[in-house]
Amino acid sequence: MRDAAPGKIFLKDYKPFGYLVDFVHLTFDLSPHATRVTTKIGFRPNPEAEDKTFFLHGEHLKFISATIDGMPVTPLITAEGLTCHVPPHDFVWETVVEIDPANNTALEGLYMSKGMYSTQCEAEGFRKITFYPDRPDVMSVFTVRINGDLPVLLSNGNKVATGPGFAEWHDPWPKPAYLFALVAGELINHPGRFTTKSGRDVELNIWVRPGDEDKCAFAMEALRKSMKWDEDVYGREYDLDIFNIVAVDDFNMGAMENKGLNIFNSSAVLASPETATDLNFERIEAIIAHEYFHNWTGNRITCRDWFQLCLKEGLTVFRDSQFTSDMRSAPVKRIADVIDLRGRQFPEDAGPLAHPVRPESYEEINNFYTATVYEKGAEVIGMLKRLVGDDGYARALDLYFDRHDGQACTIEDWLTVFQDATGRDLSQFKRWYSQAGTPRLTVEESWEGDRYTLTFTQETRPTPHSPDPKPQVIPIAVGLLGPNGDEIQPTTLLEMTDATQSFTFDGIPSKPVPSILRGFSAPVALDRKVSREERAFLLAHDTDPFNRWEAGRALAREILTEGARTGAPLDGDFAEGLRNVLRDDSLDPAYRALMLALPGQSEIAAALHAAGTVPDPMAIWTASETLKDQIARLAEAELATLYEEMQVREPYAPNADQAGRRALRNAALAFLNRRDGAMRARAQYSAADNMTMQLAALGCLLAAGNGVSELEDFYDQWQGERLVLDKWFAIQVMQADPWGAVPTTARLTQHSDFMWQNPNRFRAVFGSLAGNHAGFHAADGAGYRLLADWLIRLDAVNPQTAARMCAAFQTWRHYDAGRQLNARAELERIAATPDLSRDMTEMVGRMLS
Ligand code: B3K
Ligand code: ZN
Repeated sequence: MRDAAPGKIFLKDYKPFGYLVDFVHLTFDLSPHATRVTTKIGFRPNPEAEDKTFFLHGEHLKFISATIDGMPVTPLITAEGLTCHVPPHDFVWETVVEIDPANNTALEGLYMSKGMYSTQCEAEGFRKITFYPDRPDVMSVFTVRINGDLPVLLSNGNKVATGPGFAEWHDPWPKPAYLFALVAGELINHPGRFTTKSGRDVELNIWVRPGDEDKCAFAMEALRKSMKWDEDVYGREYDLDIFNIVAVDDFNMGAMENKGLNIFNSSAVLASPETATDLNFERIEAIIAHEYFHNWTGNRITCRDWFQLCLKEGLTVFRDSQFTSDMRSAPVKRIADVIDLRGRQFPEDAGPLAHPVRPESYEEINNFYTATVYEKGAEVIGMLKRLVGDDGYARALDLYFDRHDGQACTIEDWLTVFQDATGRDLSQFKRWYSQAGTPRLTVEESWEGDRYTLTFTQETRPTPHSPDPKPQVIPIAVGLLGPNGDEIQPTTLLEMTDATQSFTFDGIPSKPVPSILRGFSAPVALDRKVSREERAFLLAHDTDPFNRWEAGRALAREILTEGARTGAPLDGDFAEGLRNVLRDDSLDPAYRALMLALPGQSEIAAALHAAGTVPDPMAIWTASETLKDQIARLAEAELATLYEEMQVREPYAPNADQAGRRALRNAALAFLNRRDGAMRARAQYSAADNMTMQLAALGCLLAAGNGVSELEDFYDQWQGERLVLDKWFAIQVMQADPWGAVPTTARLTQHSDFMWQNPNRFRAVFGSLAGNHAGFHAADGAGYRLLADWLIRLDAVNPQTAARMCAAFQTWRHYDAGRQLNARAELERIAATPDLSRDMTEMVGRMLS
């Protein structure tokens, strides 16, 4: 199945649709290969629209019939949709089409997964279900009747009728088609309830396949917490009598916020202590919250067009980060978010896939569900909140919900609300939405008399999207420390607006040590020459938890880049600083675990590239191994003590406190494993009664080249649990050394459990290969070749997931000529594949351009 190709779409070309939709009635007669969809739509000319062309999107639909006010009509049908002559007044349009859910492997539209029907319509999947103006600014009230021989038949809104072989649903809230959902199957529900603050009693259900019902309790609790949090913090209440969540095994992403019927990748719902790690639990809590929060930021207020995607995604990511910070540890969440931003978004901004938070053109919108739109989009909102203050933010959000409820909005609407609520001019701030690239911030300092001055310069690399970037508004949180480590200037927010700008602090008696960009107050790359001593000083004394961590991180990054560049032996500064942190029991274990996490090899490669050096993946790997050995040696005593102290003796609970202790214990284990002949890892593996400890021990064993029998044992124990089997696949590739990564991946693709059409399984294997830096970037190109082989294969059945994984190539130009040649050859081979999808064509084209 290939997609229709309308070419490039531009933000500037936006025009409202010529018709308003008063109602939509859908009837589904379910059948795996021939589901009949009867659609009845009330159209009315849109007085706001000049262009009255009647065009309905529709792809891969078997047309059966169409009528207007009951009279048969013959529309003109193309691969993209249909046009038809229609009356100049309101009319009722009816069509009948047939679709083939069982053969829908792209997992977009209505598809079957293991005997169950499920939908995914965002962004443009509804047009694969029926002919419709499939654009987010067309909102309507939907009534859905499902006829089918399955026990559970679900759609959006409230259930209005049901009987043998049918169910009828009505959603009173007008919505765009991308929020439509239908599920049908043999499902079991895990029920719950929630009473909203105004007293609405809401029925909650998590629907899963039989056998999974014991893995829903955590997600249900997360849902109830999210509902309460949104009432308490944003004053947002749920607005239907029922809220359904369904877990699906074959799903292209994490989850989808369909109105009243969220559909989840089963990996984002199902969890038990034995089968899920602490990180899985935390991710589930965050995704449940994210999708629930979309009910207001996304559903009640939606996007005018897909260029405005960050309006709902950036805001909802920001909201789910706030939620996690409140439920768990705020500094730990902040650090984790920044690690993620630097790991996924900075590379995007630094390479051929760079685009503004609000893109201005696209060929395939699914390619723009990116770290830039989501995570940088959330950072932009964080900056806005910092600039207008908590009260200003709260007033702006109240106004946003009041003014725009029920509308399809733009970034302009969003910023106007902030201007109106706070009186602040945001015209310069708006550049964060239109300019691509990560601003690089350099700093000069001077201290004379008792005046201390910081001078910042910002620079953003030109990209095709933003060839002439202008200065942006950068909120820089700064604190100053005195020579004995006391804070002499508490955190203050500097607002940088010029290309170069100075800020002075008076009454500073001695030369201070500045702590700059506290809390990571803006998504910029801070480029400041800092001595090792000063970093060590901040690592010991900074009162800002983010910057204290950052000092250690920067130190490790410098040591590793230096080691990779020169091959010289590493000095022990970092290990020394770490020992003090590890001994400091006043620090949260989760925080100390993050201190022990070294920058990843791709982060070092990016740092080298930014500094003008061509990264050598093998040298980076060697430096990283050397540093780990050194830490293990120099801090062995502290690590061994922590390993004992952090043992959790209470029954397993996936809360932040226990998870933090386990994280620190496992971080210590990874180092100790280099010294104790895998003695502890082996013991931990056999004693483990939860997946967090079992998997960490297995990882250590594999990293040390041991663990053959444990790997077999793990498979035997978990072969019936598909989500655990994903871990079994992933960990082998992740823990392989640079020589083993490609052969291991190749061997695993031959395994009888390698169900490559399942996105989770494909990602487990190839996402891990892409993440094994030295393995993927093997000098002979074997990593590139293997990934390209499989992307070509996957693209023919599931373009969305293939295109997403293809971003693994985005840094290809950073490497040496030999690697570039190999990578280019693979990208060109993909590009030359007959019938390549629109998704892949666009991605590969951008990477080659
Ligand atoms: N809105 C969906 C993502 C849809 C992706 C379409 N390719 C999930 C989310 O962000 O909550
Ligand atoms: Zn979202």
